[in-house]
Amino acid sequence: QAAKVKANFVPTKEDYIKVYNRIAEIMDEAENYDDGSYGPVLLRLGWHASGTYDKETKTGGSNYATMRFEPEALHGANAGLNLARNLMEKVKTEFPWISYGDLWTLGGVAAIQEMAGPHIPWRPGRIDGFAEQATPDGRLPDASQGGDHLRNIFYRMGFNDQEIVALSGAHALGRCHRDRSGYEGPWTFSPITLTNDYFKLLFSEKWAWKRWDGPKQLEDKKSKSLMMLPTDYVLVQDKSFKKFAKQYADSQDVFFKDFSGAVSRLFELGVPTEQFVTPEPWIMPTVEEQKD
Ligand code: CCH
Repeated sequence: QAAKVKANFVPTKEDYIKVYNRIAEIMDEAENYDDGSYGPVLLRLGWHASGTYDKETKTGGSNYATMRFEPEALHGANAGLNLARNLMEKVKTEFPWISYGDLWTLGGVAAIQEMAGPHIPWRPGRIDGFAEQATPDGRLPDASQGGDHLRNIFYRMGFNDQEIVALSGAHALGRCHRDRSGYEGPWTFSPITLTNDYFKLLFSEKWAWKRWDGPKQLEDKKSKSLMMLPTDYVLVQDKSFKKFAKQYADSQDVFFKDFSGAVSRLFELGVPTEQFVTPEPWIMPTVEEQKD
């Protein structure tokens, strides 16, 4: 009910916590979907909205939420994210004062935190932009490629090798869908709980190319129920990446700390500092923490 938004309404942290809680509720209304949570696909929306950033031209990123517009909405990398955008649309009608960029990144924060991950420092300030600000296709990583490609894509956003590996740990969550990316299956046995199992499994399991008519992906030889993308497997092939992957396999605390920092930065890509309503990001309490 847009008419109810007062022109001078200035939302407080409490207002954003209400949005967070509503997202957490909707995430759970997924009895018949995948593994029982919309959390993973919501995190993917926050990431794809942010990962288009180019530090040279200062274009892309989460600021303008340009994935609302075609052709960006139809880019191959964004296949299936219409589901996540539609879920967030419900929240937007209930809290019309929030910008799409803030909503989608807060969705990513809620997904990580409510799926047992670390706190992700976050603050509002993104503004809704226009179709002209949408980014060209090809800015998000292509799973069929190798280490050079990963570096090109993530260095362009301003990340280093350690952050590339930490961010990739998000693949502990969710799964690939044949009808979205062409790939199939989950990376871990607990796809709606964030752990460092993605890294542990990369080292502990024997991985072999899956024999099928789909795109090249790996499967674990033991259970044949888990998968790795070529870009995931690079993290234990490339020497520099492997060092960090090993650290994260050995310690979930170290992974959580670095993941939190990297995701917080990811979600702020492309947002001019002066747009943020607070100089220091907030820690949004989980639904559970709010009960204490
Ligand atoms: Fe990812 N990701 N991702 N990813 N991703 C896919 C699914 C998820 C790549 C490719 C794919 C990150 C990095 C990469 C998630 C979060 C992150 C899929 C399957 C592909 C393909 C899509 C489908 O079929 O539904 C590649 C390549 C990279 C390179 O680094 C980063 C970074 C993040 C977040 C920080 C999540 C979560 C999913 C699961 C989505 C779901 O619907 O379950």
